[in-house]
Amino acid sequence: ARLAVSLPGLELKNPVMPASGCFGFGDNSFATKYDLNLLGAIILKSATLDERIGNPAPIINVLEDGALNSVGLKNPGLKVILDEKIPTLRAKVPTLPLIASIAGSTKEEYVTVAKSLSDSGLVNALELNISCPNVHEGGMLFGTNPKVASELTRAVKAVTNVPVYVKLTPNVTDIVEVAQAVAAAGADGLSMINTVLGMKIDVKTRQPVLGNGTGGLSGKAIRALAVRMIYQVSHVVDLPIIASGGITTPEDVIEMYLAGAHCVSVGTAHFSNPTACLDIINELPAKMDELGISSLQDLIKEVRSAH
Ligand code: RRO
Repeated sequence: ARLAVSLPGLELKNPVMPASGCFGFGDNSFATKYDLNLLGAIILKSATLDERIGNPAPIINVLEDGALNSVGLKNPGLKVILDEKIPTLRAKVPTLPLIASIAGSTKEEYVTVAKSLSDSGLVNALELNISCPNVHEGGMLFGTNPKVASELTRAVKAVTNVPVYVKLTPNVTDIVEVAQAVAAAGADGLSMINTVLGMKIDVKTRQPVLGNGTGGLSGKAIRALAVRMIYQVSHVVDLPIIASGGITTPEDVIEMYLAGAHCVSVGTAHFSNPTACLDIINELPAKMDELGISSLQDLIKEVRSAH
């Protein structure tokens, strides 16, 4: 009970879930390593209306302190996701909260994908991804302009019956302004942060290491940025936050709670430890004891009321 937290649409037995993209639809090499039912929840790879083949290879480069990806929203498209991917996963995890991530290149595409996933009854919440840094149309362009972010959130909220968590991009000068705009448009929660637009160049070939040139920087390298943004947003926006950005240890989880988070998602840590989520879940109670924390739900209340 001490690890349990409750958020709109999500009753979590523990606060740790794989970040979007990281476990595919519960069917990739990270996901098949253990019993998914032990997780707090799963956030699925972002879905678009039509299949997308993604960006040219290579699409991943693992760094000393993080990773760069330019996956490019590769996914099999709404129909396959709704008819095959989610039902197959749902059969394996009958009671686990599932959060479907949605993306698109137009407002109409987002609305169509959001409505279908909400109507399916197969997922507990949506993550509205307005922060993919790796596509030329749409992606984080929806998340860098507060007015555009707000209109999209309002349109998606109008056609859905499950809570909507808006995934914010750190590639802005004022993330508080975007968070306030989507809160005013009816967002039920926030998910933050997506990856930071970055790049690596091989000094021998003199070429970028990723096929797309640029990519999204994730992992330990961006944790301090995530902590700062979550701290600033949680002080002025009264919405639950799914924290992400370099979380690797139980101590990192507690730090996110102290910044204002309600639960956490873990991505890049899986490259060095394929069972990262499970190890964090198993080790979290001892770290809580050490720090004198008896319940995460109480910690949320304490931190948020002090804000
Ligand atoms: O697929 C991707 O390239 C991708 C997405 Br949709 C995203 O939201 N964040 C990211 O780092 N990569």
